[in-house]
Amino acid sequence: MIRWCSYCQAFMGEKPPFDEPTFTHTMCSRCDRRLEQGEALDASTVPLRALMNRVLASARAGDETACADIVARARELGLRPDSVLVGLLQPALYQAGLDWQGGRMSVAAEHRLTSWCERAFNLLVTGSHPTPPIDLLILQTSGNEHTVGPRFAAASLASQGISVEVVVPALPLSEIKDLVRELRPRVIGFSCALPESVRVATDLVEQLRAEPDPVFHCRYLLSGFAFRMPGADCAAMVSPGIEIALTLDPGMFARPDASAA
Ligand code: B12
Ligand SMILES: [Zn+2]
Repeated sequence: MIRWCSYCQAFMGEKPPFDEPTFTHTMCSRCDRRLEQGEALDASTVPLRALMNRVLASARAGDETACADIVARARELGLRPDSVLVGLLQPALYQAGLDWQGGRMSVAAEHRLTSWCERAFNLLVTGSHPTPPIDLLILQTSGNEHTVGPRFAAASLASQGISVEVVVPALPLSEIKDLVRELRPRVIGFSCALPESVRVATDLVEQLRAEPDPVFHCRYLLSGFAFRMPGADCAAMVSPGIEIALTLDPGMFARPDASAA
């Protein structure tokens, strides 16, 4: 469930149930103060609501010609990339999953919507490669073709100051090892869209942790839709010492030296 401020329409993160593509409206502290001071806020919500509706309608129709204009409008309205990605595109994708599962959306229509979201993503986010050592390296597990989630996660965390590199699709183990030696991540995160991905990721972590080089003795974390699926209980498949992240909290990746400074 996605939390938006009902007044300024700022994206305020997610709350359980995480698999539901619904919106809940609350109030951010800034609007709370503005309201206490008697400011009329309703008018400020109109353009953002219109944009939200446009994103959902255009993505459903797969009208990629509208992407550039929509992204420009989001920038004009001061929306951060993570608000658009996690607050608008992610619920559209989750809804597509439910519609496909319920037989209300064809595979072709789902592909169109995904492609629309990828186009919007590429316009919204400029890929950057941080210098090592990095905070987080996000990797994909083999057998999992869901590349959008890890890319969204990386872009969202990067826009909140985390130095993150994402590599999709899956890499062979020897290349993962080379990449870890090169980037020296503090945390290695595997994106798991399907329950099977959790087993694959857990096996990979075991192999990486067994390496003698201290660069592999970092934190390991699993995340992705597999952990959000009702009833799948994927957390039970994870070995001790491997972390699980349900939401994109940048606090999880805060540098130990940052608080000391
Ligand atoms: C698009 C899509 C596809 C596309 C993927 C295209 C692509 N390039 O990514 C394609 C067509 C390939 C596909 C295939 C399949 N799919 Co699919 N797919 C989806 C769909 C509709 C959207 C996925 C998506 O992009 N979501 C939006 C992203 C942003 O959300 P997210 O992945 O959860 O990521 C967020 C967080 O989880 C987190 N996160 C993710 N990774 C990481 C990593 C780290 C380190 C961190 C910190 C955070 C993090 O941050 C992200 C941003 O908030 C989902 C529905 C859904 N609910 O997601 C189904 C869904 C995941 N697919 C499903 C299925 C069943 C399949 C297929 C098996 C279908 C089939 N029979 O062919 C195949 C499997 C292919 C494979 N081997 O992987 C099911 C899985 C259910 C299950 N029980 O396993 C879902 C849930 C649909 C449904 N409701 O049934 N799929
Ligand atoms: Zn607000």
